[in-house]
Amino acid sequence: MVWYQDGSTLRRPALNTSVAAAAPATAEVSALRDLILRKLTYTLGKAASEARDRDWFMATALAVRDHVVDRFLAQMRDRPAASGKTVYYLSLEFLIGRLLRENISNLGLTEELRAALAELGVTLDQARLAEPDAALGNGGLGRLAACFLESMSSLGIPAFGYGIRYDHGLFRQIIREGWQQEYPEDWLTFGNPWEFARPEIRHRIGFGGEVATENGHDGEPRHRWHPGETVDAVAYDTPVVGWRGKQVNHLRLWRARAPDPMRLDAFNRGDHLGALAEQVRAEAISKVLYPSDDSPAGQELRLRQEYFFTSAALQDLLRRHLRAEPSVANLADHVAIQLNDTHPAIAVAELMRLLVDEHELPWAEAWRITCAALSYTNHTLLPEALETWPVPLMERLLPRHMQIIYRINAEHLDAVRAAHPGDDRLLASVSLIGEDHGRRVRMGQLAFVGSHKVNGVSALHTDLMRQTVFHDLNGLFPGRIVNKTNGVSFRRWLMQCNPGLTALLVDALGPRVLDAPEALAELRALAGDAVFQGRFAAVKRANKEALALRIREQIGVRVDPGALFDVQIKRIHEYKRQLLNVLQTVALYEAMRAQPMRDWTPVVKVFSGKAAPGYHRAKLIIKLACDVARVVNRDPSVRGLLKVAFLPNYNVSAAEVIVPAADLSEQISTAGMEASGTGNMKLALNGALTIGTLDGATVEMAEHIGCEHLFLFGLSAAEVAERRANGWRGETAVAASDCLGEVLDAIGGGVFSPDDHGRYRPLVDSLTAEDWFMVAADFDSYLAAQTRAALLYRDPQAWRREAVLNTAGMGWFSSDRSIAEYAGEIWNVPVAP
Ligand code: 26V
Repeated sequence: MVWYQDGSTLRRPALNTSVAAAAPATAEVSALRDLILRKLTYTLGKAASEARDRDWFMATALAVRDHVVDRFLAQMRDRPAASGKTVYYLSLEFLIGRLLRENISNLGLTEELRAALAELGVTLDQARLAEPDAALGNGGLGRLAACFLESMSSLGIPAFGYGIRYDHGLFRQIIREGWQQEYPEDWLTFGNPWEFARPEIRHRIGFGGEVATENGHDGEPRHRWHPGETVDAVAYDTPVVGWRGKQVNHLRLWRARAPDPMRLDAFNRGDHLGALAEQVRAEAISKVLYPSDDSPAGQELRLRQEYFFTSAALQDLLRRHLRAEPSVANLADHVAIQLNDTHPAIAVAELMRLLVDEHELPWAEAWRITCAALSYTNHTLLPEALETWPVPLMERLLPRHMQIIYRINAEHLDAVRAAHPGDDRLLASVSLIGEDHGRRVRMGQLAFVGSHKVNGVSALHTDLMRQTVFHDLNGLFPGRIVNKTNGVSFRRWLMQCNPGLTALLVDALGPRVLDAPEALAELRALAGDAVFQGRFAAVKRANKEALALRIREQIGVRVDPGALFDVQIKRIHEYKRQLLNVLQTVALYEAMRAQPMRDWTPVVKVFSGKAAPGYHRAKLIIKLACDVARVVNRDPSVRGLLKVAFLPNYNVSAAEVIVPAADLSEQISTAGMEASGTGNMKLALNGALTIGTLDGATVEMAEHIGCEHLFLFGLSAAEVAERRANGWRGETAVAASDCLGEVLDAIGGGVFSPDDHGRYRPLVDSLTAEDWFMVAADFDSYLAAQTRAALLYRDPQAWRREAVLNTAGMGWFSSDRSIAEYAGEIWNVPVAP
């Protein structure tokens, strides 16, 4: 065996390519084996004896891709049946992760492939783990888009996902001495075997320049945009395989290319860099995903990204429409365009431009089509996250769109004036142009008025949308706001990531459970059954052992798989309150140290998540978690009682290992601030108990599971709002608490940062002052909930019963249910029963 620097190995003699291998090979296994070998040899140009894991992955993926091509092409070729409607899901993010396991599982090829690879001397895991994790997204919003695409394929809904093919996805996180460092991510270095490059499918995208006005033949003025700069959007298509291979949809990602590869005259003059400048500027658009949970990202480039992929998507779908239909007049009968957040909200103006300027439709008809075709999903109410663009930037970059937005706004405000004369407050509130911080285009308002439906992502979030950010627009357009509670793909987040639990469920409930998640409810009858509980617990134990191994390999910390695995995995953000979890960890540590002989429940605290690179406070919270971990893990007085692990570089693949192994799921955001959450669903589905606030979709989880089966605590959204309005200060909570003061003194006084005593002062001070995120306010209540959890864990039967009941209550949270609701109430697309 030859070892390479990257840890992969070169296998020389272990090959067994003969058909007379140990296990009798079915025809399908042999065919797969031969196909993989052909791909390896003739596409990758590698001899089997030289192949590394990565080569086996590539060859396997290419072989699997062959299995879906026919259905993939059929989607392109054939008009959708029944309604004749196709869904277009526009999203700046698709957090797809690895695809091999998903594709073979959905095609029903897993065992055949395992056998085929075995005949080649390779394990499925070797090939699977060599696949890079495609991280073209930041977090929940991007992962939701990936689950939704898979569900649309699974439900047989013809759909395209449109986004950007970033050269570099979300940064790689390295933790150095507790501090997060960011490194570029490189998922494309060795090629992407799933995608088909389509150099012939390209659209021209304009920026800047001028707008000329001519008189049209009907006497109406006609506007023609002459961009000062153009960039080509080139298509790359990835097949999206549905469950049981039902439908194979397209994820079409756009790459930015300069129309001319370089300025040859400049190059020949010797100006080598100058010759390439335009190319670099154009291609920067698809270079890197913004870690956008951050403060306003690289403004202009971000706006260029948004317009680039939105325009490419709309041009593409119009072209497809016109291949089958005589005109654009019936566009809305054939397309439903979903805007994933405001990132593609410029679609409102771009579709109007295409219909009016390019296809010469009258304005009013174009507006009717635009509103009928578009719908918009809101994913956050945080004011700092609501997109607005400075008018001068828009005028410079997208002059024609700015004119169109002005006209939409003028007509919109005229209608408001007519209905509510003299109400200037209302006009200012619903205008598409905000005047608060200079004149800015409000993308949420634009998306709202240009859509026929606007949805929130959980019942609570949708209610808050109606009460706060979109209160006035909701009054003007009653019924436009609807709720579509998020869901997760049970294929990826149960069947693929937890084969042990899946096998148990099939055994207990029958194979029906694989297609009908509502069947999970039947588990309730088994929740008290000691034999079933034992099997459920054995699966969890095996998953915990796998996670324990990973923790040891990744950060060198040994943990006991018998301890309570208490897990918080998500982006690091103050509103998600990892800090609250760390404070409780310190409180527990102090208590254990004070009375080491008490009958403690052994706990392993697992944290994982990335902070936006410019979000200093979030990075400081990571540092604190790591500092606490260092002190706790070294302290012999809590050995066997408490361990803390911060696992670096959280991504989809990491989640697939952590989620099945969790006992306790931390969903502890400040009430009213987490729009939905989807990690909450993945963890509960896999039998973790939730400790959480009544926030986002956790509220609905409590309704479906039964609130007595979650550890709920803390202020409600209404109480948070009330405290903030009444000038709440955290010192009130400190004074009332038995231990919060001590915890804050320890952290603020440098117990965990002996090298820099003042490091955490700013964190602690914010908790005793305004305490915006209600960390101090909720601390005691959280501590009590943690104590309830720890006590319950000491009664294995009781805990297991609760765990089973949690899984049993989660059937409704399948993304198939979410998508069926979008199809019925927003897109008007039939779903096959
Ligand atoms: C963006 C920003 C940007 C500026 C700084 C603060 C900040 C905070 C949050 C965000 C996230 C915006 C959109 C988003 O990712 N929302 C997430 O969407 C998920 C899918 O619907 C949902 O489950 C999460 O609760 C929600 O945070």
